[in-house]
Amino acid sequence: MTQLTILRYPDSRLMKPSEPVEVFDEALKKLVEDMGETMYKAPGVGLAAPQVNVHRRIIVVDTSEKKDDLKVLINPEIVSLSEEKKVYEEGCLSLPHIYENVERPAQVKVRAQDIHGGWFELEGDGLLAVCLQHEIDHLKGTVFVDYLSPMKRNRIKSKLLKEEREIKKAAAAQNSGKNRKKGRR
Ligand code: GNR
Ligand code: NI
Repeated sequence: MTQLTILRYPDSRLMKPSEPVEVFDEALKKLVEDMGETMYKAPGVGLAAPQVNVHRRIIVVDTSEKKDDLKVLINPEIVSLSEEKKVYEEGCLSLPHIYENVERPAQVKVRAQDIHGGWFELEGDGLLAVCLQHEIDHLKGTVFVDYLSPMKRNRIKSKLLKEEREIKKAAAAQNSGKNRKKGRR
């Protein structure tokens, strides 16, 4: 069991498209388990492999109330989208504390492979439909703020970059404190 590090927007690795999974082996199983653990711990209702710097078409989602229904989708493809649209306030583990309204098709049908390589179909509405589209977007290198106006997106980008500088500064200060205590300076 390993907690994976989630990349933060605007890291360019989030914008890189993912490649199909071709080998269904033990390493894939381990990665999917770690992704599930990372998603539940965050906590989030979905996670795409590129968010943990693995550029393969793999997503995990669990929109259940009890958090006991992990869905693993390998090489997912959208089969159909409804005409009907819905607005949902989206968030993303790669954009902490940012929430914005996004309009998407209300229902979605997806085709994907399971951990053994077998194909299945999944239909969803509500949060599941939002989540499936949001995760499949990550595989293309798209994040939900790409649907916002350039002005809104730039404001969000600046805010996250500023936060990141502060996180790094705090970490550096803590490290120098530790080093001082250990008499390493
Ligand atoms: O945890 C998440 N919540 C969420 C809420 C509304 C719309 C989409 C999402 S997905 C997000 C987890 C995440 O970033 N997945 O890529
Ligand atoms: Ni996301």
